[in-house]
Amino acid sequence: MGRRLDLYLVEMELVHKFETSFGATKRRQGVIVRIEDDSGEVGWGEAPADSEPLYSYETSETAFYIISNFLAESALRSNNPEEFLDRVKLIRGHNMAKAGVEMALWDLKAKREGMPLWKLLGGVREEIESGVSVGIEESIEKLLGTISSYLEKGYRRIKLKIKPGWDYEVLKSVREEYPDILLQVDANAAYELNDWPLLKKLDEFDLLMLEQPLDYDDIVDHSVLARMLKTPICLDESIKKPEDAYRAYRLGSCSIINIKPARVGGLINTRKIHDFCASVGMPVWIGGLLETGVGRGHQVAAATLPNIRFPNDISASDRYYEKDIVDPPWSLTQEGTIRVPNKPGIGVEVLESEIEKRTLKHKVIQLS
Ligand code: OSB
Ligand code: MG
Repeated sequence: MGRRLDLYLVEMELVHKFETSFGATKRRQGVIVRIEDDSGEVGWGEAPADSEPLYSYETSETAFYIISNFLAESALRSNNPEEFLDRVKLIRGHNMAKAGVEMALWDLKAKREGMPLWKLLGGVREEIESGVSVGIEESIEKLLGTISSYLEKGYRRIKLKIKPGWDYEVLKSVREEYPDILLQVDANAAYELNDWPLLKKLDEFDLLMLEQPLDYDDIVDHSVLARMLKTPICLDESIKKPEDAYRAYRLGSCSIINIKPARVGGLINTRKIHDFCASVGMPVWIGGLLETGVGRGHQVAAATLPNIRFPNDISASDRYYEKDIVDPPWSLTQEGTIRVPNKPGIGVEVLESEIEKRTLKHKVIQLS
């Protein structure tokens, strides 16, 4: 049983501006969740909702509000993540808020049992493959420079953000320079089905996948598009819960899913979607939302599951932040992998003093 829940609304400065089809950010917000139990054991989670409702309707402020008012008490009354999820099952949506709390309970449970989180989840590998997500830049020349520096660091695949006007010509130049790299693209819902001739032309670039080309909750038009393209469609935004994965599979809307533990409400749902996809032969991988080292610990654990078949959007701490809030920071091996820690829980120490420096708002919740 929990004794105290702390919420920190933090703002972290990114090393580079990150631009997608829905806008550019240099500072990222999120909510860090700390849960302490009666014995003084502590678990950490993260709701990586940004300051504006652009990727999804959630924001750092809504996550803070929903956790404070509707989730914290249930968390403090729950002995494990499963019990928590059952207690809050009537609350609609707000998956990132739920995930932040659920993950803290997972970390706590793993620490109580003296187990690394990845083992508790049923992971099967001690090293995970890392790719890197590269934002839209001012020019193709700048983009080529950025790609080259990430490849030098060892990242195993490059994901490029695209939008109308930053697509075909950009990819043509990148493919000319790098004919053999693992390359994929992510449109963050920037196109319509009517744009299919342009999307069809991307088939010539031998892309690993095309991520979320159409509307953020669509699975119908994606099922039409998927039949027109050779490039596999991967869904991100459209898959918010296990039922969505089932529906997208039945409709043929995608052949790959990017599972973001935060987007689907935490690690229980991550595993459900993972297991369903494994049962129907659909590969998955773990995506991200520019998490701090805390959320990254949960992503790393999720990426050890058996049906993770592509490199993940789980990059080293220094790709995102000059100074991360965990020790050691997440780092890349020369082979472009991240070693999975074998300490209990997420396996890294959380630096409370670094969190405090970045905190805009702090709240403590205890049972009365
Ligand atoms: O669509 O995958 C996305 C970042 C913010 C919002 C949406 C997305 C992303 C990324 C970065 O692509 C993934 C990461 O490295 O965390
Ligand atoms: Mg995406």
